[in-house]
Amino acid sequence: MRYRRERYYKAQLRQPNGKPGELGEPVYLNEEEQTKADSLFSKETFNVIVSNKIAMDRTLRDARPNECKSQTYPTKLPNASVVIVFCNEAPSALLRTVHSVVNRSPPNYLHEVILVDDASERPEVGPELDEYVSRVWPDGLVKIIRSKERLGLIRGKMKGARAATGDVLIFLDAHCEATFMWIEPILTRISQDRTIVICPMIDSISDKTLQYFYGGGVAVGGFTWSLHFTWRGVPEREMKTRKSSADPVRSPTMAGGLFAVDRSYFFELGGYDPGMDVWGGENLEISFRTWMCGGSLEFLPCSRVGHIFRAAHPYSFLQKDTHGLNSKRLAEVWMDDYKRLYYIHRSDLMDKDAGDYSDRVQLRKRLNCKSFKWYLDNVYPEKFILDEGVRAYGMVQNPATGLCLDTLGKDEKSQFNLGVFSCQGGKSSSEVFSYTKTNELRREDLCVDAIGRADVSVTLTFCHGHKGNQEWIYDKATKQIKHYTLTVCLDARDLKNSDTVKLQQCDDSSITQKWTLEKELDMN
Ligand code: UD2
Ligand code: MN
Repeated sequence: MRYRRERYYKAQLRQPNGKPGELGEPVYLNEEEQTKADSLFSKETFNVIVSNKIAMDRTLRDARPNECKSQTYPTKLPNASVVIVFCNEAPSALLRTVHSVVNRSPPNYLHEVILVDDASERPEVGPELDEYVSRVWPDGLVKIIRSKERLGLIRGKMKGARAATGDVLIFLDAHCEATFMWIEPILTRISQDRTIVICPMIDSISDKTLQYFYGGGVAVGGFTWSLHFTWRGVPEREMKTRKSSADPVRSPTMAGGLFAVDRSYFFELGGYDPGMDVWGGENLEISFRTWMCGGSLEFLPCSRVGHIFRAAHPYSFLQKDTHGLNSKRLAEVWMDDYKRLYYIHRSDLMDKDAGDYSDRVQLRKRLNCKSFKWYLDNVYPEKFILDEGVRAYGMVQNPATGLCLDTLGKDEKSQFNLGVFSCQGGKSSSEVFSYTKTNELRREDLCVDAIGRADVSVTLTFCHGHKGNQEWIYDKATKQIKHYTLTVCLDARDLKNSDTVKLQQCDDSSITQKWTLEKELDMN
């Protein structure tokens, strides 16, 4: 322990040394190196050459908002087992994660770090990793568990959790960097109430330069009815209950990778669903379950951990739509009637076998969990329910061309042009829209929006709820969709698959301006 304590204090004192990437600065490569990095990008899914240049124990700035800097924490806190699963991760990113955890956690709070190797196929994380770990952490603080068989990240995390013996479990992805004072707020909050599942705020580290982006604010988690995680601003009702921006924020969901939970509470709550494969869905499952079964979920603005967000994955999905099937399991077990909304997006999965989940149904009974409606009403009251209180929902179809309004699979985190695509007969999630009683054409939190003149693009933009450029009038007689303030109409004239939908002068004889709404509920 003395040895660890010395390391910890040395790490706190380490000054930036002018080498690449210190203090979280971006690293730029020369042409030759960059060409190599580009050629490795598809395998590694981030810039591994940059990562290899940066010290394993690089310095970072204090990433906390100012309000956090005056916070004090008890001197006696529970200790933590940090669990990191990995499959084919670049060793430099994996080890930087471990170094950041060891160097930035007071030794008496860090019980152990458990690395779970999920059947990685690359030799550098084999015996070489064992050798590195036993050389750098000879006291056994960092342990490696290997699975020969591919577990997927969900069963992988379970394997690590079962091996852990600390008071608190903290899960991290294998490409993170923990920052100054990251662990104290987590352990403090859990020591106050063991039923709170805690997430540090996740800061972004660039996948190209490994720059650490400081100053990321506070957000909370949401989800879409296709059961993907989304980030949202902190709702007003939550803002009102907080005195300082250092206070915890309750969140309906978590992103999944970085969270802490009292170890015995994690197992009482049912761990993870072992029937979930590879990647996806477990984050919403544990979020819904925690809230519905008596716990809660909080994000801590004062605990900051960086994560490399990557556009792809360095491992195979074993030719399965694991996100789809895992989400089907969670919808069937936790969402009651609201599972219909998942199947509106994924009708292809209705008859697909997602395995036996009767144990999870039993778990829900045993824990006496509340309904999904309770969760929506109490935890996520602003959630838009795409088929409730709306005029119509489903495909928005132009029969003359066979084209439908379509998101074209764009990332729904920000504004993008609204497209058209041949109608998929309810088989494509990207064609599901709702027409609301306040005259919005909606896609969950995004609204069809048009500003200015007839020739401008029609976009999907965050709904503002103030009508204006987001108000559309469906004319039942002519079947036109009119922009209320601009008095122009949605038009499919001359469009082909993947084009952006147009606005044209309204002409009620034009067949490319006639749209049908798939499921009309109440058009008055
Ligand atoms: C996010 C989460 C991730 C998980 C996932 C949904 C964050 C920052 N990350 O995806 O933790 O909740 O959503 O399932 O919130 N891995 C394995 N075996 C596998 C697949 C992955 O060990 O079969 C490891 C992988 O090496 C990594 C971790 O699991 O360390 C998470 O995988 P990711 O980084 O590809 O997931 P991410 O960040 O896209
Ligand atoms: Mn990740």
